[in-house]
Amino acid sequence: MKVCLAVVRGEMSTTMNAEARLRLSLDGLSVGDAFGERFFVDPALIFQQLGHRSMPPGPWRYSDDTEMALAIAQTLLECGHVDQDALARTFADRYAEEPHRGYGAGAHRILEAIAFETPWQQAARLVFDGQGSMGNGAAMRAPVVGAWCADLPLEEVAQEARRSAEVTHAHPDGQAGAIAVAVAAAWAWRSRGDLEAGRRLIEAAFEHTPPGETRDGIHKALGTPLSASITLGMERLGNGRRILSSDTVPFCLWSAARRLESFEDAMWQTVSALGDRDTTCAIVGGIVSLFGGPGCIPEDMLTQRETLNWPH
Ligand code: R7I
Ligand code: MG
Repeated sequence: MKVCLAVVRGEMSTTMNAEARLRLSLDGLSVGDAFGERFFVDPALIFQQLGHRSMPPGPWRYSDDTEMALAIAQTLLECGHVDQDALARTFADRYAEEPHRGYGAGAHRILEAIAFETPWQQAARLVFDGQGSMGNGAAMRAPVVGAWCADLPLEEVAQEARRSAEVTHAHPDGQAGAIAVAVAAAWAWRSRGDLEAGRRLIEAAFEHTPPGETRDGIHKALGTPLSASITLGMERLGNGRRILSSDTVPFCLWSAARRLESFEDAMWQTVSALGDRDTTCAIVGGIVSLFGGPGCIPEDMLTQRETLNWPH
C-alpha cells in the first residue's frame, strides 16, 4: 500500500490558504473523475486492469463532474463565496461551450434553460415534476466547496454547500449530498495526519446532513465497518448505479474513510465497485486529496488527466 509519507511524518504545511486547498481538491476530484471515466470507455479491459492495477492508457478526459467543479472554483476565486447568480452563469456558459461532457439528463435541461436566461430558481424546478433533481450532481462537485471553506465552522461549510447545490438541485436530498460531501472534505483537511480519522469523517458528515435518504444512507455507512469488503459496502450503501445522491454519497464517504491515507488505493477500491464510477472517484478523490495534502496524487495519474480548461 502506498502511503503519503508527508502524512505519516506529520510534515504537512499548516499554512495552505483557501486557494491552494481549492486547487489541491480540484486536482483530486478531476483525476478521480477522469480515471473513473476510463472504466466506462472500455468495459472489456475493466477486470483485467482492476486485477493488475494497470493504469488505463491516457489521456484521461474529464467529464461534467470536473466541468461543474471548475465553475464553482472559478466563482469562489472571483467572488470569494458561492455567489449563486454568478455560479449559475458560469455553469451555463461552460455548458454552452462544451455540452458533451456527459451531463445528467435533467442537468442538460436545466443548464440549457439558464443559458437562455431562465432564472436559475425556475430552471432548477423544471425537472422531475417540479420537485427538482436529487441526482448526485450537486455532491460530485462539492469537495471544492469544503476545500475553500475548510477553516470555517462546519455549519458554515454546510450552508455554502447548500448554496452551491441549489442552483441546479432544487430537491432537498440533492442538496443533502452536497452538504455531506463538503463537510467531509473540510473534515479531511482538518484531520490530516490523524490516521484514525476515517470513522469520524463519516460522523461529521452525518451530523451536518439534513434528514432524508442520503442521511439515512450515511447512518448505514456508520454501521458498516471500515474493514468490511468493498463488495459488502457497495451492497449495503449502493455504488451510484441510480445516479442519485442517496445511492452515491454514503458509499463515497465510506470508501474515502477506508483509505484516507492513500489516494491511489482509494481510487482503485472505489472504481472496483463500478456503478457511477466517474462520480464516485471524483467525490472520493476530492476528499482524500485534502487529507493527503500536496504530493499525495501520484504523478503518473496527474499527468494522464487532460489539462484543466479554466482561466485560473
Ligand atoms: O445530478 P446530475 O447533475 O447528475 C450527475 C450525474 C453524474 O454521474 C455525472 O457524471 C453525470 O453522469 O450525471 O443530473 P440529473 O439529471 O439532475 O440527475 C441524474 C439522474 O438522477 C437523472 O437523470 C435521473 O435518472 C435521476 N434523478 C431522479 N430520478 C427520479 N426522481 C434525479 N432526480 C430524480 C428524481 O427526483
Ligand atoms: Mg461525469
